[in-house]
Amino acid sequence: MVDMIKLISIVIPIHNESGNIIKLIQDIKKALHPFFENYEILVVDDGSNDQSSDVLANEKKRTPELRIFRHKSCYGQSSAILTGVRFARGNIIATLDGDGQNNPTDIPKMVKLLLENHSENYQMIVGQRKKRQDSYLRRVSSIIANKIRQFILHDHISDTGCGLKVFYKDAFLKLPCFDHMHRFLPALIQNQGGKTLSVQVDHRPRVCGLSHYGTLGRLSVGIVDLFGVLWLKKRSKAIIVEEYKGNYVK
Ligand SMILES: Nc1nc2c(ncn2[C@@H]2O[C@H](COP(=O)(O)OP(=O)(O)O)[C@@H](O)[C@H]2O)c(=O)[nH]1
Ligand SMILES: [Mg+2]
Repeated sequence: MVDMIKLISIVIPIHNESGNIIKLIQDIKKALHPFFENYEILVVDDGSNDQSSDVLANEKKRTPELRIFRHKSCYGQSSAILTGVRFARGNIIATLDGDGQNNPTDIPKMVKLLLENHSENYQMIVGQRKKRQDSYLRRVSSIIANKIRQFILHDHISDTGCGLKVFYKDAFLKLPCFDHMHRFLPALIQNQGGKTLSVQVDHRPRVCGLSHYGTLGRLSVGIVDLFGVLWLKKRSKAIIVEEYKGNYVK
């Protein structure tokens, strides 16, 4: 596996995660070191107003693999992921949440799965949180939202909200971009003809700070987006082109 990958890029969108991000970077280094010779960690600070910038600048001194990007203002989680993917130098990207809830030890097996299924046009491996370490209300609302989304979009993915995903950079950059698109990535990949695979992953409790999203806010934005993505699905065509290599008959 290691021979086939020149560089893997880890993309982490953060907003006010000064209490979590350093431990996560250390966890990533420990988890990736035995498997990948070359990796980079791109942290996109989306206009945080806590100490995130300072702790990251300090961390850079002992972690040369770290690349730090900062948005001038808070543009949202999807924009931060997009910035990270655009600046990534590797063609294989792994994203995870900056609060440490995703466990980076899941990344190597997801990369392996993506590569093994490359010839079948699998473009994204999606984490499915095995034992969610969130409140009861969050878990129940997430189950309902996932069921409604699957019913409408038929994306066959039971947990699109998991921040842990592994995919090809070029496949991601072909997707339509919009705020909150990160919750619909499997359906968007499928719209362009790519396949997605779900794999169970670990989930850990948030150690510092609080979730950025309220249940009602997430639901109301999600419903509007759901119909937007349905429209995109109806208007998308997976175009397969073959170049004719034989002789033209005159
Ligand atoms: N860049 C950016 N990241 C965000 C924003 N809101 C949340 N995040 C990050 O997205 C990840 C998931 O957010 P979190 O609040 O833990 O959501 P939850 O786990 O779904 O409750 C964390 O890394 C957050 O720092 C935002 O507005 N911008
Ligand atoms: Mg979280």
